[in-house]
Amino acid sequence: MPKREIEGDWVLGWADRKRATMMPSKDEQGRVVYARTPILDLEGLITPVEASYIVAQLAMPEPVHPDDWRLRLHGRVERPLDLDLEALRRLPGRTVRAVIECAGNDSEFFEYLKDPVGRRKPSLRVKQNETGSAWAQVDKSRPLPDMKDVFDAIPSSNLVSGGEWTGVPLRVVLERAGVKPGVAGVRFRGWDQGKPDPIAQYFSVGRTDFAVHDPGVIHFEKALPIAKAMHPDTILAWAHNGEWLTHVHGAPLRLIVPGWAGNWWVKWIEEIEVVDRLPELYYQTHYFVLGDSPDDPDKRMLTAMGVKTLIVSPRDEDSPLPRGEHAIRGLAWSGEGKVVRVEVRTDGGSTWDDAHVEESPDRWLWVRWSYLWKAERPGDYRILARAYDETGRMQPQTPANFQRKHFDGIVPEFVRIE
Ligand SMILES: Nc1nc2c(c(=O)[nH]1)N[C@H]1C(S)=C(S)[C@@H](COP(=O)(O)O)O[C@H]1N2
Ligand SMILES: [Mo]
Repeated sequence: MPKREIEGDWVLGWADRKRATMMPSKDEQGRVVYARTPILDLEGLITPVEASYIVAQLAMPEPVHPDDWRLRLHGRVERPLDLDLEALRRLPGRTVRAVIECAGNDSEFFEYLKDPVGRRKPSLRVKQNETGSAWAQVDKSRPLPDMKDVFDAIPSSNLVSGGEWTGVPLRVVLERAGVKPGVAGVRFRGWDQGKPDPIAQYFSVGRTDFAVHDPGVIHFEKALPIAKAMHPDTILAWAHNGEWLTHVHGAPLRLIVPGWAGNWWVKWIEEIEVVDRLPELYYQTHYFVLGDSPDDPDKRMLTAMGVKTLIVSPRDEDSPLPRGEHAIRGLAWSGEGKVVRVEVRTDGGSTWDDAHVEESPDRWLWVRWSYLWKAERPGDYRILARAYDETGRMQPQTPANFQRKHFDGIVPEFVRIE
């Protein structure tokens, strides 16, 4: 493997390695609205807060001081609640380590896999001078920017991070309120507001020749089905990686929905309502849906993620490599629990070998895996990896879908051995 540079500050007398940093995109007011995790520069399982990806669908809201914040819980409950952060922190808590992945992460790879040899591969290398990487930066005063610029400008990879989230199970709070029988779910409202940008839909679908539903100015809202809401690992979190949650990630309180895509993890929560039936919500009924086309009358909400692995090393751009032993390394995760097995194929034939999967107590976090590859003969190799989860699901699980969500395909790495 190529030697990574050692540079930067001297820490305790030792040359510190390069820190993993992001180049966040900002809106006209200078607020950070988008950032991608430098996944190839990280070791271990927990992504530092400063390197955790950021997505805001509507306008980035003003921060609210925790002292000025309250949570209102109402709807189909015996006792509506009005809680401050201290009241939440007095309840029996829970810490969950979990991967958060944007539903649109790696969407361009759907097209790439149709012709991996002929097409340009989307890169997972986050560049230091990355600009223009979000539609938030596109001039909104124009009715519709040149979509070619948009399609070219927005990489949708690297929208995945691993984190440790501390809070209280949603279930504990719901039980205090006393949920009435027969409810369908729980609606969450963030205090961020705005008009959903149709460009997000156009970009997701990859074309502009269809009508996008216009709900007007709305809050970011989701309605979580009751079974997932009652899962003990679904928590209301105020801390991230051992520190208070930061504003861009939803402070003072956000929802953690392990296994389900990022859009379920509602940030900046101000209101929770227990509902009899799941309401029509833009980000549940019109966007983040599964279907064949924009006109599919049968669009369904997307829930658990598939099963996925990422080869972090070697990547295409590491070629050529010398003959000899190389560790093929990667990360694997699943929306339905623990990854129990990863297989690697290097021979171009049909043999899949077991990789070493690191033991982990955390079923919702990704696992590290590695495979010792004895590359004795010069030539061009195609390296594949696939994962299995504890429910027996094998990668890939998610078929091509018109909004290009939940990509979990097997992406080959092409490596030349000299
Ligand atoms: N209130 C609110 N919550 C939100 C969003 C939002 O725009 N508003 N974006 C969602 C989406 S699409 C994703 S992928 C995650 C991103 O969380 P992060 O910015 O902490 O990585 O937050 C989700 N929660
Ligand atoms: Mo997302």
